[in-house]
Amino acid sequence: MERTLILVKPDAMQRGLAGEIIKRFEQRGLKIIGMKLLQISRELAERHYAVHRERPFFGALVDYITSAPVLAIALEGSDAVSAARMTIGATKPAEAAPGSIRGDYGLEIGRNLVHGSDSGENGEIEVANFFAASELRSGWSRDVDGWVFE
Ligand code: D4T
Repeated sequence: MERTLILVKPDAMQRGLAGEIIKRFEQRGLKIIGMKLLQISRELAERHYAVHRERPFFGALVDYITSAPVLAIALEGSDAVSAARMTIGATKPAEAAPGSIRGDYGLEIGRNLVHGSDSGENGEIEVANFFAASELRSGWSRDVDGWVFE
């Protein structure tokens, strides 16, 4: 079982795509264990994107992700990280496969609609950066009919 942090970024929120994006993850079988609307502080944005601190696009990336409210979603499921990244599509929307979120709705890398964690380890870290334990529900288990909340 893995966790992944999804951010519905400002461009997707402004375009009214939150429902469409949530629907795709739910249909995939990933379970929402936490969700909230928030405006990301510069401190949280710089921590979230720390790996890119030395990159030339870092300032623009932080400006963008802090510019307007985002929807943070914690998802749980088996292989949640890779399943979510396939549903999101390649980082460059112009190269993202049709059928993926970025492939269906995006064109520019600086406005690529959605974030998804890139490893199980980072999924745990990023979910903890955005959610207190008390804001998460867990306890999903699998049976013959699918995922059942205990
Ligand atoms: P995120 O982290 O936002 O889900 O995107 P990815 O995981 O798909 O891609 P990433 O970490 O490599 O990049 C983070 C973020 O930076 C923007 N970006 C990236 C950019 O504006 N210019 C660039 O050249 C790159 C590589 C887009 C996503």
